[in-house]
Amino acid sequence: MITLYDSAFSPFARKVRLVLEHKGLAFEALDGLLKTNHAALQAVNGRIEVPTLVDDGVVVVNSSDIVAYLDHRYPANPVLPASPAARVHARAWERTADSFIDPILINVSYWKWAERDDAMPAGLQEAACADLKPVYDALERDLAARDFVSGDAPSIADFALFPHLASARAMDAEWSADAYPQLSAWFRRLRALPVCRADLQRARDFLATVGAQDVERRRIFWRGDRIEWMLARGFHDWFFNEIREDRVLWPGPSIPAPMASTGSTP
Ligand SMILES: N[C@@H](CCC(=O)N[C@@H](CS)C(=O)NCC(=O)O)C(=O)O
Repeated sequence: MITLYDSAFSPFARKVRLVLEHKGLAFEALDGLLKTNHAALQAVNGRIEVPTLVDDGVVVVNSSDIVAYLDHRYPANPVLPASPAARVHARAWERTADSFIDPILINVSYWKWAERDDAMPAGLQEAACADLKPVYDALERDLAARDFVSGDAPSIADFALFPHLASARAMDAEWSADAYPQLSAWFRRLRALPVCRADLQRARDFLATVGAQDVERRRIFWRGDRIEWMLARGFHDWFFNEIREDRVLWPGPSIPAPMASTGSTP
């Protein structure tokens, strides 16, 4: 049995769930970011981060490791392309989604859903839009050549990018349909896939009720790439003040689980 510690709000968890559903795998999902589920999540992932996947005793943390595990363990409907060049390209886009697009869009999202009484620091929104432009340019370039980002079928590149780009409009950082026709057509193509439609519906349902959910909204969980982007764009004073004001949650220690005795044969 596969258990996914999930959150309809986390782009990383959404990526993994898209892959599970694309592969047609049965799984149970548990919202790991509900405060009532923190202890269960912590027992399998000391960082207390979603996504975390447990498959017949095998614990896998970190979304790109989970995706690689799933493609190896359940090879039907692969998301990592077979051709070496396409696989490198897809993994590169997954990394860009995880480590560059995520920090930009998540860092501007705090003024939309978190409990805050300050205004967004001056210049943050402009920095976000400026940094997304080369991303949109590169996607427009790649999508001029093919229907999906790294080939003729959806791959991990598409599933990693989709949850982020689906939130760009709500973050006032969307691409213009006139300037980016290929990107817009790709987005429509993805949005038409049943797995992506279901993902959007879950995200919408969650956001509609976020105020009533048992999730932390005052203290913000900060880690590597999101801090890097904030500091690199000059918002260190704002960030250090967040630490001083005790509005920061840090990840817990990241120690691997013992090797499972099950799950050794595919
Ligand atoms: N590198 C990790 C990042 C996962 C991550 O940042 N998860 C966030 C949600 S998007 C989280 O679990 N935060 C804990 C919290 O908000 O309490 C991955 O790829 O899985």
